[in-house]
Amino acid sequence: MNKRLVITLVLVEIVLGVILYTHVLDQPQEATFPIYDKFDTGLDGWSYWGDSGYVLEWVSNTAKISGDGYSVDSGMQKVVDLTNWDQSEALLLPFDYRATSDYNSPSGTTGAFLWIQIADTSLSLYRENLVKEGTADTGWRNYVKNISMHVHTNRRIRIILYLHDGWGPNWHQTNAYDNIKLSSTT
Ligand SMILES: [Ca+2]
Ligand SMILES: [Ca+2]
Repeated sequence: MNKRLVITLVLVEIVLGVILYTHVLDQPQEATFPIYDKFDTGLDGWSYWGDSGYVLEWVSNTAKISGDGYSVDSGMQKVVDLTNWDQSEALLLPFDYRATSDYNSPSGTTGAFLWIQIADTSLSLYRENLVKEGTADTGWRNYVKNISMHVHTNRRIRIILYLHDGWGPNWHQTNAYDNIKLSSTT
């Protein structure tokens, strides 16, 4: 083989390697049941979900969503493989959450939502509005729910925690989450 051909082949291999590696990094990480995410060292495999305008950041050992948009749903997601879950037992989802904004509006400036989907199809299994009343800062609150009857026999679910920004102005809406557990015991 001549030298030029060898160099070309090596370069092609490097480019393909970089493309493949970047693609692998793009894949959302999948967690295995049970999970307990305390965000002590980072985002614990949670990734950004939803419309653009917001960012997901690791702040003060919590996961925080902040930014600005108009008519957007933005938050964070994690896919969990439930093969290890015994369906005769509970599927408990406890977590701590806090929502803030600059505008104390009863129509949901400060807000937070939970959404459970089938991971492969994004079909909805359960959705809940966690903050309904008008307040500028909910403070840290605790949530817990047994989602077993909503998940049924599905084996891969996506947990989404997000906010809705339906405002043209920037009211500095944020969500923060911590101590997210998916387990048969609290
Ligand atoms: Ca924490
Ligand atoms: Ca806005």
